[in-house]
Amino acid sequence: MSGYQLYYFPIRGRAEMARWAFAVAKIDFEDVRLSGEEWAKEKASGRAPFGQMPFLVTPEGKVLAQSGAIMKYICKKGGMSPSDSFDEALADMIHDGVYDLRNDLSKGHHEKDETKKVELMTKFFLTTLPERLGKFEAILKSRDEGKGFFFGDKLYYFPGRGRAEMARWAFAVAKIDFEDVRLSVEEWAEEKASGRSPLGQMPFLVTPEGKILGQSGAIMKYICKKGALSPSDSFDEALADMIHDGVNDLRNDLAKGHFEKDEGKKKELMTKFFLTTLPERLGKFEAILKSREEGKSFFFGDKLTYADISFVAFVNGIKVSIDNQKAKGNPTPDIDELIGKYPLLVAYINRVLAVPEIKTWVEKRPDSEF
Ligand SMILES: N[C@@H](CCC(=O)N[C@@H](CS)C(=O)NCC(=O)O)C(=O)O
Repeated sequence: MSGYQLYYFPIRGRAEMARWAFAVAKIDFEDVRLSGEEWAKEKASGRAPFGQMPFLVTPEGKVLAQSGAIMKYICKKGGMSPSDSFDEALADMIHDGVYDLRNDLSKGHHEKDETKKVELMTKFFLTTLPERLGKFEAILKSRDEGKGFFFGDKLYYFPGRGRAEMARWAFAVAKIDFEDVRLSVEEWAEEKASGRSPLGQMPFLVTPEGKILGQSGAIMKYICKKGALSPSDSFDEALADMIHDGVNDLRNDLAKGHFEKDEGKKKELMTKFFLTTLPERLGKFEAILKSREEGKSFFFGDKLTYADISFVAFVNGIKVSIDNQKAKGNPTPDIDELIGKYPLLVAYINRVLAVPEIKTWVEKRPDSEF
């Protein structure tokens, strides 16, 4: 028992959305349902801030009223609030729109004069509600064609490209809206402590249904499957995995150098990576590409797959990081010269970067160090 107590009458009414939020957030709560007499006593105690229900008592004894404020508070705890400030306002707009409808309905519901009640209810059900449902449908349609919820998947990572970038490319190509949540080191420490990330790492994905997925490759492949960006033949799928895992080995080698604290060792690791490991491996990737229709298209013919997204997002990421270092006047390897030795790869990388959705994403994505 978490110690939350939600007070309301023994009905759904204005408390139901808070109960749904507790359920989705998987937070235990006591669903206190007061009779009219019990409420009269409770109200007289002065505990409810506006003398109304619902009200919430937190485990620390703090008291909160207003059904919307209570629901949003629980949703924030459960990671069910948009993090972008415009999206948050848009979610408020939808909630407030519902609130208007609820008030209209309750006006009719509480009307004592029977003739007036029929008039109000008729107006609500035959005019106000159908009109407003049309508006809600139009808003939903404007959000990813109404295929999901009002807000889509949330991808959590640091404010950089790193291991999350391939998932962002996958979302772009699959034309799936997503929220690109970028946490500072301090925000991540708090998030990590919450235990929500399955392996205590980023990136992690929260789906609109509240399901959570870790591991950058698993996330990217999940999105690619939704967007028909996975090979359908089982050998080809294993081959795409081979390419992606090969890229991951390179990424891990680079990260080893990147995170090395000892400057001498760091230099040694980075030199080995850029002068030996990367060129050797690029040659291998070029040979694989050449074996696939002479490297004239993507790894799997005309079909762009996660093998292409994984490889090109990584190479592009190194290039941008090196360009950033160069702009600061730091000594850097010449990545163009390095990749330039593999003309088939150069043409292929440019082909992938020219895919309209990838081009648009790369142009509009936030600048970042890594
Ligand atoms: N194999 C994992 C590796 C994830 C990983 O190493 N994430 C790092 C950032 S790139 C992280 O979460 N570091 C912070 C931490 O572990 O607290 C993947 O590909 O997702």
